[in-house]
Amino acid sequence: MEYNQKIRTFLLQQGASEVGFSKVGETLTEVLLPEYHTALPLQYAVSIVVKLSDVVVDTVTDKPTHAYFHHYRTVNSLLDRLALQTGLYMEQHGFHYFPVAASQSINGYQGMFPHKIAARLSGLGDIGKNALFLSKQYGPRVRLATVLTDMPFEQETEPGGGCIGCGKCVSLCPAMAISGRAFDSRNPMQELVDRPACSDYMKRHFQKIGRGSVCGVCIQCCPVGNHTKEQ
Ligand code: B12
Repeated sequence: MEYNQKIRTFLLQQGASEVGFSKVGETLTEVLLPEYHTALPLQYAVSIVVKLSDVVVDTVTDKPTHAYFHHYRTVNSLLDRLALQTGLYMEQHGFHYFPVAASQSINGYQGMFPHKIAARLSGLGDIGKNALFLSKQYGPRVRLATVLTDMPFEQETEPGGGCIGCGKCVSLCPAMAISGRAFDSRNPMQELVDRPACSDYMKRHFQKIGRGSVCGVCIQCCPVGNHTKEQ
């Protein structure tokens, strides 16, 4: 618990909204792209969550906005900095770390390691029909980073929270890429979201807004964690 508390306090002070810890195990670190697989068993993960601005997210309608694209990039750079600072702290204490980039596609539709897996295992939330991680507190209105490490952490809570099954993401996705199936960690995520359809649509329609790499409709329309609607 000692390390959980130290890392959480540090990250919350530096601007993280939520921090989660999980024992991902060696099996899961194999999800890391092989060329990045280190010889070290990095069995633990720190999930760093930064909440998006509700005002900015709500500028998204059936398409993204320049404000959302800029916010996306700013939050990514904060996440990358927090992951690096966390890792440097780990090294100072004799441990190893691997910071997973907030947003970097390497093999087409794949990053080095999927943040959503570690965030879900940490108990901070679950994966919705929109294939996004839904934080118990903020729903999908968050971005994520992960630090894989051999610094030992204790798992704090079981997965929980999640999708209410309203189907808004299914009907409003402009790319019609969301199938409406519920998440099951035994099945490929491709069953939930058609990645090429989502990516191609963004590239074709939103080139001038977010260089074809953002959309945000499935975040904006999700009622989970949308506290602006409650007021
Ligand atoms: C490539 C990528 C894309 C691709 C593919 C999307 C996808 N669903 O994978 C495209 C371009 C289509 C895309 C679109 C979007 N993306 Co994107 N994207 C990524 C990126 C860089 C890599 C994702 C990846 O590696 N996928 C590959 C597969 C293998 O991973 P996976 O989907 O998690 O599926 C595996 C797990 O579910 C696993 N699994 C689950 N549980 C368990 C348990 C065990 C034990 C094991 C072994 C495995 C396992 O099984 C699956 C198969 O291996 C991540 C950042 C990151 N590194 O995570 C951001 C990320 C997923 N994207 C994000 C966002 C917000 C978006 C968009 C909304 C665009 C935007 N920013 O406006 C859309 C949403 C599309 C959607 N509804 O899913 C956020 C999601 C935040 C959240 N709240 O969940 C992320 C996490 C970036 C971030 N730093 O926050 N994205």
